[in-house]
Parts: sequence; structure tokens; C-alpha cells
Amino acid sequence: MTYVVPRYIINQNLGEIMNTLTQIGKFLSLVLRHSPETIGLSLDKNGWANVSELIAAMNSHGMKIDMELLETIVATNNKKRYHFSEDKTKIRASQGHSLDVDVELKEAIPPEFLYHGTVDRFLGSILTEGLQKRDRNHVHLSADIETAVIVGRRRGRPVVLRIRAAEMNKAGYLFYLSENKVWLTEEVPAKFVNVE
Ligand code: HQG
Repeated sequence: MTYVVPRYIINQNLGEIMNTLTQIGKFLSLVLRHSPETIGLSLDKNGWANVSELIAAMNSHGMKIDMELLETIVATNNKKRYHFSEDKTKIRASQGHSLDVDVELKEAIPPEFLYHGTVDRFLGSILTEGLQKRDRNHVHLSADIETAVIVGRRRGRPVVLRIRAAEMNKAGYLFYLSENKVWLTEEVPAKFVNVE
């Protein structure tokens, strides 16, 4: 698959282009998940931002972007964090919000085990009170151990927890699978958590 790299960044080398895309991607994460007001934007109740308003607001806050570049970032984002509405007039983050928005998550039946990456210093508390969503709207889980290792490594030496997800689901806890295939749930009681 080929992606369009807009003319005004084409004179950068590949490393610089990737940095530009990553930086703008991180900024989008801030705006679409946590604080749209940073650039005077607002999201609707389902977490959508109007694409024209987003592009205008980013440009007026010093972040040069157009539709071409936005489409490239959405398509190349390593975790596919953002998606457009069908007509491409709206954009939202698929998960990871701290804002109170309803991104219309689809309920799903989880596999036997799901995994969560964390660090040693949180372990005592997690094994006592379970996994809590903290500042986000859900606890984030993955279907594979590798992803959990990467998530945990953001904070130090990773510790992977194995969640008995199917058993939890049978006990009445709901699970959701986001557009970008992140497993989400409201909380994980300690009794369903094992250190991998
Ligand atoms: C910990 C990134 C003590 C939990 C990642 C985690 C992920 C507890 C932290 C996504 C606890 C919350 C989400 C308890 C949970 N006691 N600590 N009872 N319960 N914790 O960032 O899962 O790049 O909100 O272990 O890759 O780390 O942004 O959640 O360490 O997919 O797309 O509290 O964010 O994705 O931290 O990360 P977070 P997370 P993006």
C-alpha cells in the first residue's frame, strides 16, 4: 500500500518524515482523547471532532496539517488509534480516552486469557484491589503477551498479568473490543488476576 506524503514535508528525509508523523500523531492523541480545549476544539458526545474544524484549529495553533497529511497519519499510525467517519467529515480516537465520551464500543466475548502490562511497584495494590481504570474510561488489555510487555515497558521493567477473562465474562463482567482491537473492561477484580 502506498501513502501520500504531502509536498511540504517531502523535502525532509525519511527519519524526519516519520518524526513529524509521530509528533502530530501524539498531539492528535492529546486532543482527541484528553483535552480538545487545548486548541479550542470540542468533541461531540460520541468523541467525534469535525475534521475541518480540527485541521483549522491545529493550523491556528502552529501545527501545519491538511487533509492529505491527516489521512496519512490515520493510515500509518502504529496502533491505528484514530478513525474517520464513513464520509470522512469526522474523526475520533478508537479508545484510550480520559474524556467522558461514548465511542460506541462493541461488546465482545473475550478469549480465555487477556493480558495487562504493568510494573512491579503497582503489583501489591493491583493484587489487593484489582485493576482499576485510573484516569481512563476503561482498563486496557491485550490478546497477546507481547503487547502487554510493550505497554508495561512504558513505566519500567514490565510485569505481565494474565487475566482469566472468559471466567470473568461468565461471572457477568462485560468486555469490549475497540476498532483497533484493544480489549477493554470497567475493572478486573483481583481474584481474576495472575502474574504471568
Ligand atoms: C495501573 C497506551 C495500582 C496500570 C498503552 C497502569 C495502552 C494500578 C496504570 C494504553 C491499579 C494506568 C493504556 C491498581 C491499574 N493499583 N496501579 N489497583 N490498577 N493500575 O496509561 O494500561 O499509546 O491508564 O497497571 O500502550 O498502562 O496511549 O493504562 O500501569 O494500550 O495508545 O495504572 O495506553 O496506549 O495507566 O495503558 P494507563 P495502561 P496509547
